[in-house]
Amino acid sequence: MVPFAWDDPFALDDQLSEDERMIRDAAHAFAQGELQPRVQAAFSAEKDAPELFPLMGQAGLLGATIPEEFGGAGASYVAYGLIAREIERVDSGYRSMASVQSSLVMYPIHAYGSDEQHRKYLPGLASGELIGCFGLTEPDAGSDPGSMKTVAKQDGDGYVISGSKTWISNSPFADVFVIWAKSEAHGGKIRGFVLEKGMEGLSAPKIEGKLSLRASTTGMIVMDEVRVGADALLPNVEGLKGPFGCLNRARYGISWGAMGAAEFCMHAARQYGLDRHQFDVPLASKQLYQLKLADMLTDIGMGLQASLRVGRLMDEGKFAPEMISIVKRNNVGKALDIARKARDMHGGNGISEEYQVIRHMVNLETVNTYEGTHDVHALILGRAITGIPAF
Ligand code: TGC
Ligand code: FAD
Repeated sequence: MVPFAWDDPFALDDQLSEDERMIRDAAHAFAQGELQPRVQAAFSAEKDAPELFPLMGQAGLLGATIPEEFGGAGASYVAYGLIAREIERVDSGYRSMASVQSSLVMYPIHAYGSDEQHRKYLPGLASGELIGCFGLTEPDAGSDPGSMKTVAKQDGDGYVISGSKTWISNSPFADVFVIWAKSEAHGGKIRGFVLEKGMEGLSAPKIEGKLSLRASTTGMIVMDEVRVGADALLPNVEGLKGPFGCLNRARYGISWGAMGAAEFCMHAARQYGLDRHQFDVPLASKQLYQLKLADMLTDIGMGLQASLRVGRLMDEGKFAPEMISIVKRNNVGKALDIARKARDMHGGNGISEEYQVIRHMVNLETVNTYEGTHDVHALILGRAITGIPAF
């Protein structure tokens, strides 16, 4: 028998390699040293923070799974998940900035791009000198991206792209835009294109007034006949499996990240219950309080174990997207429940920015919605269970 560790119930630490522990510790030090001191002011002011990308790049947190020859760390998917957990322990918005860059911009350029695109974009994205965004969602195509209206028309050797994307993380300050459009030259199939800031007809206005994920900048992408050369096309993928291949990676990272936010909330509620006295005793001495902590610990322990399993299978090339739907849906849903409970357990203080649990709570509302809503992932699983698509 071994002593039980309430903050690591299934000894996750023992299941990591030495390299993974080092990456986790570096991400933790960065998140606590650089991100935590900024987050309250940034969230409060809904402040753009492009300056964080080079800092994340220097800390080795961008493109962890991309090979070292392109500036990545050549690390495991488990290491990538551990980075997301440490960043989201501070704020889901900061994790969003990093996971878009790594999974939704660097991954498609690496997996679907030409040698020239690899050389042109990956090192700058890994160092954070370039900032990327991923345009799939449109005003009339959210859960159903197959109904997108953005179109690429043939123009000599190149293309003219028109359409608009909305709710796009990082877009207002992005240098590199990975865009998905129906290409007339490819029989109307969905193809990926890499656009660059400053192209004529391309703009990215900010969406102001979010009450969730305020430390992350979100915007639109408006494309009014943007002319690009043939070299803007991502040559090696066509159809929805292109964007979904990227989403598999990002959704998996989110499953770890949400557990980081949940751990923050649980640890805060535990400490608050030990410190705060009512009826002459600590709140933590009450059965109702302990029941909530026990439920939180159970959900976090099981969620992390499941993400670790999916990560190991990804590293072995043996995963199915439905596994990712299970952990994205479960872990984000549980994290949202945990954040709401932790908010309640802090009483009136729970609504104050100082205690931070309400910031995690409102952030997790976004995380529950993006990258496939909670219900869309239920339908993906329902289709796998019954064979009947119910979208
Ligand atoms: P469906 O018929 O199911 O599939 C079309 C084609 O795609 C393939 N495919 C996948 N390939 C790889 N991985 C997956 N997970 C895949 N899922 C599907 C499929 O095999 C097929 O290929 P082919 O070769 O036969 O053409 O497509 P559908 O139109 O019926 O889709 C249904 C549904 C609901 C599953 C899908 O549309 C969906 O997942 N909707 C949710 C949309 C979504 O997740 N959007 C995310 C936007 S990006 C974002 O939110 C970033 S936030 C980031 C941040 O800030 O952190
Ligand atoms: P809808 O699809 O209209 O869904 C509305 C409601 O209907 C949801 O509850 C949903 O579950 C439900 N619903 C939908 N279809 C069905 C169905 N068939 N059956 C039952 N219920 C259904 N997108 C990008 O491309 N890139 C980004 O970087 C990005 N970043 C984002 C950042 C933020 C802060 C936010 C909020 C969103 C971001 N998104 C991004 C968009 C995100 O992926 C979409 O919001 C999400 O996919 C849901 O689409 P929607 O908002 O159009 O909702």
